[in-house]
Amino acid sequence: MENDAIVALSTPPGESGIAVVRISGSSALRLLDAMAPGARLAPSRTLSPLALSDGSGESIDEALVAVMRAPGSYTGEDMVEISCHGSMQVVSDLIDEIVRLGARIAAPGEFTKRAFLNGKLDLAQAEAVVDLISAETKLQRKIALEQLGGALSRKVRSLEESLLDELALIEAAIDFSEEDLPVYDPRDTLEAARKARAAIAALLESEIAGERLRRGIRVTILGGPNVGKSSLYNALLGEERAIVSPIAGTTRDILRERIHIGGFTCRLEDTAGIAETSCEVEAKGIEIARAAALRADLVLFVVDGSEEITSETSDEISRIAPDKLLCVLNKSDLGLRCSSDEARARLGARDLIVVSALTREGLESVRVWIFDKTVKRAAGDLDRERIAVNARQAAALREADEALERLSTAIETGEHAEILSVETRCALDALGAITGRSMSDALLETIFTKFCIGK
Ligand SMILES: Nc1nc2c(ncn2[C@@H]2O[C@H](COP(=O)(O)OP(=O)(O)O)[C@@H](O)[C@H]2O)c(=O)[nH]1
Ligand SMILES: [Mg+2]
Repeated sequence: MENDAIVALSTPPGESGIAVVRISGSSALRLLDAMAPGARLAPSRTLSPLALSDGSGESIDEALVAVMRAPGSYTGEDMVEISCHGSMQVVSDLIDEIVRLGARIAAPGEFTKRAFLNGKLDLAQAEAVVDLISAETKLQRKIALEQLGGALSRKVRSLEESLLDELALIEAAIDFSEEDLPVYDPRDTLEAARKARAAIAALLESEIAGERLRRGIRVTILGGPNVGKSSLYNALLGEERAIVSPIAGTTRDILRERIHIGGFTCRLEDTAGIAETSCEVEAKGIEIARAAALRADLVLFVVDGSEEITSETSDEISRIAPDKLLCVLNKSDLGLRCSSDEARARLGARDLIVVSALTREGLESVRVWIFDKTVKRAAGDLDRERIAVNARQAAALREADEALERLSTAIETGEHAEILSVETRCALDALGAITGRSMSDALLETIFTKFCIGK
């Protein structure tokens, strides 16, 4: 039964001032009534202070309860939002009682899924809800909010409308092919397809920016032992996260933390120092470090600038793709053994920045390098377009584009209107998957399992 009542804690579990428990479904108000028999509820969307009790009459909590009646609620169904005291015991007693009365625990994203199924928002907007909840920076918040407001959906719908107009003309041409009415000129469809493809190309441009915005940039710090990798990591984080010590082999596992650069999330990784070793644990750490560098978007290779540069160091550097590599010549405060130009030549590095993790000299240049290298363009695109399609939406756009390409070829080679109709429908179906106009259960599953419970 799709309309059964679901319940979930919508605030994070743990101790807090207030916790919010939500119920949605046609029996939501009946469930509330059973916990507060005879209580008078304030009108929809206002708060009522209610004493809630369980079936035996024992009090659970004094709570503030908001009732939102269908269809004017988030899910489009009757909803009850209980702001109770934020203790895990209150919350679990409350949820237990609501379940005992007939509700079930909501699946991840089920409230939003119901909102979608009830036409309160489309799929692109539902995906923006996930983005908004996970937003860590202002830029992520801004773009998610824009898409929640329907910025992408509106563009997709206008594309759909123009293709639907063409489809109507094509179908009329099929139906009335024996008569001389109406006159259909496939060149108009060709022009519409060209325009649609240009609009799709513009949307697809935002895919890389969008992925970077959601997924973040992975930056691995690599280098020999004791060169100051952990010190650089801490300095970039602005906190003493990794243990720094003069003892080689201090860092063994990978440490991961997030920093924000220009509104993007940057996943910083500190690794074990690369060296010849007979220690099994250290060797494992080095293997993990090299693998991390392979996967990374960028590698900061740290070299101790106060020491002689060895051939082992330049050999190690040569294993890294040059376009994602920055050599960080550290410990400048101790005085450099050779000039940065010499170091660059010896290390075979295109980009090199002199820093001191100790005095923080040069750190800002490292941040700027990371930004320029990865997200500068993306940040510019996002600022202009305010739309960032995700991988799923991009795949649908590509599918639509391929159908439009086939449509164009079919028109140019004088194919029958039936073929034009098939390809136009193909393009429309692909576009429909973005907003959820055309969709499958599998598609819904993949989207809504990304949600947290309670949303
Ligand atoms: N003078 C100076 N010492 C540093 C600097 N960066 C790191 N160190 C020292 O070098 C040693 C090794 O540092 P650590 O960050 O643990 O190196 P890792 O093994 O590469 O992670 C420690 O004693 C640090 O205090 C720096 O910029 N200047
Ligand atoms: Mg270390």
